[in-house]
Amino acid sequence: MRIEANPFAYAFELKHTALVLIDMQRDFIEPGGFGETLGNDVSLLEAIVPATKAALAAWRKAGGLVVHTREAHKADLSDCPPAKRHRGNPSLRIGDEGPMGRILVAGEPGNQIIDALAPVEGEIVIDKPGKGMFYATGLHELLQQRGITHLLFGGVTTEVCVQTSMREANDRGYDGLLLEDCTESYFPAFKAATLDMIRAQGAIVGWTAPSAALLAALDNAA
Ligand code: C5J
Repeated sequence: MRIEANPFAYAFELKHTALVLIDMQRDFIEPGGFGETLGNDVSLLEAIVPATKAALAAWRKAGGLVVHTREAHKADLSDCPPAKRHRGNPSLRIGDEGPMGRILVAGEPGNQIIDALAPVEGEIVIDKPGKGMFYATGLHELLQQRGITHLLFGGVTTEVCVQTSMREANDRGYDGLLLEDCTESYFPAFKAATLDMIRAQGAIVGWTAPSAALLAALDNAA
């Protein structure tokens, strides 16, 4: 299969490719969650849900592997470095009681993936203590066992967990493509810069494409 992408076409085989949705969790996306307590306009992030839902539905219909991640720490915070918890001067820190339960703690209501994109049986769900999806998760081994060489990315936020995960993937030998309308940042300029950085210098980190290009590739193959 082939996606019309930037800076040039992206070729992949369905059986060797996974769709990865990064941190589409309630606390980052829903009004009244942690993201909003930090002063962010979460409506920017909510706006990508319809396109992401459509891409996920098409990918599931084609039979592709799906990976969901959550930025999540253990309840005892043993996997949260003090530097991460104490950085800055937020009104709420990781592990504190927030509007949707303890902030970035696994199992709490705010840590769940939003209903519109909820994982289904057979999909991989990774709780990651870092920004990148490979740090302390075992995901690389899981993907290798399944013969995955190509990764399609969506999720939030573009310049933090999505970009970190794509760069980690690039260093591990995966060909990655970011779905442009399935990712968002609280800072639109950061999203634009990230898309440019990824595809610069002949796809130095990977490719980008609108989700319509993925849907067209799947339609053509069907
Ligand atoms: C952040 C993320 N922004 N998922 N997390 O802290 O990008």
